[in-house]
Amino acid sequence: MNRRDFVRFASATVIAASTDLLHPASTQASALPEPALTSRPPDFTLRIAPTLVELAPNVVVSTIGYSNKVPGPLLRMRAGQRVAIHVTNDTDVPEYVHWHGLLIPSDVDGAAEEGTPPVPPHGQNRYEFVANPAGSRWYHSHTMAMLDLHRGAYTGQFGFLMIDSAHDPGRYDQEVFLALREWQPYLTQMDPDEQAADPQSPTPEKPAQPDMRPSGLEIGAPLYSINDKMLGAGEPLRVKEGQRILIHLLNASPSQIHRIGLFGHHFQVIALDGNPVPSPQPVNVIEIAPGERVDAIVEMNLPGVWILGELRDVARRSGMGIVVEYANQAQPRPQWIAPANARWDYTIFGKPAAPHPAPDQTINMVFEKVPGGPNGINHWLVNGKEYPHDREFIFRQGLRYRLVFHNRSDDSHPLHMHRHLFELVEINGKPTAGIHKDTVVVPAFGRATVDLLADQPGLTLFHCHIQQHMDFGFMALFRYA
Ligand SMILES: [Cu+2]
Repeated sequence: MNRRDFVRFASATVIAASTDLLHPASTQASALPEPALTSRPPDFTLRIAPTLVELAPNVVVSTIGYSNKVPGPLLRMRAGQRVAIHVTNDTDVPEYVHWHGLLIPSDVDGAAEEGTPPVPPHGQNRYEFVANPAGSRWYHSHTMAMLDLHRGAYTGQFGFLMIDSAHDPGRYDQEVFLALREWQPYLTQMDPDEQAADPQSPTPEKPAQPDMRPSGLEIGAPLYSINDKMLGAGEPLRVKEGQRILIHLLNASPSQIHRIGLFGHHFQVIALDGNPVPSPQPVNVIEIAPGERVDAIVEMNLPGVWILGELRDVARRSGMGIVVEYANQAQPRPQWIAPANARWDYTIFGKPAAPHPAPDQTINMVFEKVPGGPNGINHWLVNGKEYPHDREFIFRQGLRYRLVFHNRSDDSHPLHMHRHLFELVEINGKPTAGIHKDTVVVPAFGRATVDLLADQPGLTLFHCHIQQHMDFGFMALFRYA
């Protein structure tokens, strides 16, 4: 089966034959003056504009999307390819498109804090960069939302960006793209993301005196989907016994960590955040936080009609799932049977405890919650301060840094570093090596240590990938000396 064939299996809104994606310059709105940056025609165009998403029959939400698709069009390119992406903004607010997981300069990375120019309201911008590294990347809005739950990551502005390399990820028969999302966010004190704390989990950063102040409002949502469809509303994922399915899983949620399972099947995890792992392993359940990607191969060896879905009943029943249908199955109702759950542990995919070269410098970062501030919203401190930090975090080009993340709060946080990859050193004291990521979850009251080579001069944003946390202080800017 060739690529054009297997992409048909995924949701039509995510996957388009590559000819759909490559809009020649002649198809662009001719009324718009070409920006002066370069005269080369763009490889891709995106139009930011209001759009409707039919999650299910009679459940249509209004949001802002890219080119009338949610997720936006699949942008597929070769490693090392110079690409130009022309973005028009048909909304009333400035926008930024962030190319998540790419090693590109600050002025095109898509973050105001790094100095990237905006895509102005009713204007346009052109992002041009060399696509690296190979793997599953993505793109999304990087505006602040603050109290406006119709901006930034709360909108439909997200899409898959694949950078292909010459290295084959292994034999597979179908490739599918699955983005996890919630819709119609609201503020609540009932944290819907709460997973039962694992009593076995170490909490090295737990304060001796617990903070008894009541926590503030977090983000809840009544509707869930995979790509643009609620469970049962879209086309099933049609498979045949014996096939190997390559799943590119993305958590495009503004707020929630998700766990996904498919009864009787294993996910052979081959890459985290798009980067191949040293020790691919089969797992029953994938846990994935906002901003993260997991690539996994599933062998289809249990004929039936199944639900691939969120483990939490409330999320799955509210839409987060997709039907997996084997060929020639008479059984009408898809089955959900909860897979045996095991704690998600990045370190099983690494090299066991290979020694890391000593860093040139260690930077400690302590994260704390200020519960229930103005409007009942939690605020977040990095080393005792909300963003911004005046020249506190400095990289020198060519040096190796060890970042130690101390999470002194009762939430897990997916921490994202722009424009760099880091290597996991340890999670809650468990050592590992060879796992390269751009986003790492630091468990509640936990600690994570990563190593990073400062080889990408320019302003570099670091933040929690939960939009509300980022907006209310959980952000820091690294500068090169
Ligand atoms: Cu956070």
